[in-house]
Amino acid sequence: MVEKIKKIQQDFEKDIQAATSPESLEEMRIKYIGRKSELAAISKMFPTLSSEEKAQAGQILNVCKKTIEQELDKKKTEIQKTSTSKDAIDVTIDAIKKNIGSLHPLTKTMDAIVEIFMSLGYRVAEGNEIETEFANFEGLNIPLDHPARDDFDTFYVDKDRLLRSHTSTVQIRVMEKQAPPIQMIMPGRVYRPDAVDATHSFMFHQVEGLMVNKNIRFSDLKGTLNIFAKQMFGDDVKLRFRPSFFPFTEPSAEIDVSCIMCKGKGCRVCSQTGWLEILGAGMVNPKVFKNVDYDPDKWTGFAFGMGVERIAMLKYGITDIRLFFENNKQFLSQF
Ligand code: 2U9
Repeated sequence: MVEKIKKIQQDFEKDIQAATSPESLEEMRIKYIGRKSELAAISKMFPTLSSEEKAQAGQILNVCKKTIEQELDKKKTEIQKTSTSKDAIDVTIDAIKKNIGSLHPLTKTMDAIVEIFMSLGYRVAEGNEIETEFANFEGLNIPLDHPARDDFDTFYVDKDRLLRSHTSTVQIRVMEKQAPPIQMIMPGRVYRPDAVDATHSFMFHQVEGLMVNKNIRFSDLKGTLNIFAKQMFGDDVKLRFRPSFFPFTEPSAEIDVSCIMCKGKGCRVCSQTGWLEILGAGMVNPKVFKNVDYDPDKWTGFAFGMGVERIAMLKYGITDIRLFFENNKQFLSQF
């Protein structure tokens, strides 16, 4: 019997060398120490043995079983470490880091602008990027022969349709549909046939605003934009209104904020002027009100517009507008 057990162990030692998969190890476990194994059959014969034989064979049997169990376990660990089978899992490998994205700096800037105006009671309106000549030009008092038409020139989709060159088209659409009072902002993408350089792009983003009611005055515009600038750039900024011209507003102004880099002392960013231009604005031209059937004797209003790229460049110190559109992960991951 002892010889038999030793033979089983020898066979096992040979077999286990050849085992290469968890499946073949399981087969071996069944074959050598399973319920129907030779060792199990030997155990069953024990009651027929003398007590001397029992003691001798019993010890060898136990050692043999234990050795087989241990070697199966050892081999199993080895196989798991080196296995290339598809269900092998290496629990020691680093977890795969998920690439969690972040909002685009333009989206963040646009959201921040919209948030400020919403806190002042403005609603958001959006429109189409493909528009009519009336909504983009004539409605806004920019007739075909007007010299300012060039400033708002755009791409044509066909004879009658174009890509909007400002989101003012949305104001026209809102006013055509809805009577005053109006208090709305219009964020969105616009297009202009500008040559691309560090500060120009053929596509960019605007947020425009419109307030129409009875007795709206220029001082309302000043107060509103003051609150906006302080919330956007900090409580210590000052605003400067310079007279300007837009066909859709009268009077019109371009608005500067005291330089957020040097606090107005003069630096490279503000070209030593102490001021940064951030907005255009004015009182809605009565001709625009007539174009949408509002009575200019009854209603007055102000409007403003800003380029989101410009605001984002100032806020984050970005010097090239092209960075916003190149999908450069190294740039984008900073925000
Ligand atoms: C209506 C009436 C008036 C919107 C206005 C500006 C002045 C302006 C520029 C800022 C930088 C465009 O992105 S930019 O190049 N915008 O200066 N926009 S007033 O005035 C309106 C709009 C709609 C019906």
